[in-house]
Amino acid sequence: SNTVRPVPRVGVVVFVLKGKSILLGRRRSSLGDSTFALPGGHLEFGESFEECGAREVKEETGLELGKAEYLTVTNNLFLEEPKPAHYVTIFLRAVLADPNQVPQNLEPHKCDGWDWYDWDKLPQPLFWPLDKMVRSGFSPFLSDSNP
Ligand code: 8DG
Ligand code: MG
Ligand code: MG
Repeated sequence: SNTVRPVPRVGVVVFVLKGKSILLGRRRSSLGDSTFALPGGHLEFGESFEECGAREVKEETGLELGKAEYLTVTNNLFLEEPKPAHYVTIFLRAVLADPNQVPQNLEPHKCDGWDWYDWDKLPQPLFWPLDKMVRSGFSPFLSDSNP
């Protein structure tokens, strides 16, 4: 029912790195519609962050990742949305298991398609949790995985 109190959820998203580029897709969703976002999704019961990231990337793009590494976490409130949302978003990074793989758009109702974008020439608009990180100077290339 619409009287159920909303709860925070955990999102796991992945910077898939290829040379100086990252993988982005334009969202088709009530949350961040038509903005460019990382592949990823909701943490399922019992999953590690790395398992979730690998599973979501595989489901959404068909890509097989090498070992994923934790980068950082952000707290994201979407209170302006028709349906308010609160995500704790875990950011991982990984490279492709086989660098010759090509991303497929396996969930076309949720994404316009995946492509590689040079880190220095990111498309606009970025999904705002990602935009906020980029503007703060965060880089998935420089980041230390093990603090
Ligand atoms: P699922 O049913 O496959 O589990 O979920 P999904 O449909 O793939 O979920 P999603 O919206 O792609 O990701 C879950 C949430 O993670 C999203 O609603 C908000 C949060 N999130 C961020 N930044 C990003 C991002 O760059 N990409 C994605 N995909 N989600 C992000 O805070
Ligand atoms: Mg998904
Ligand atoms: Mg997703």
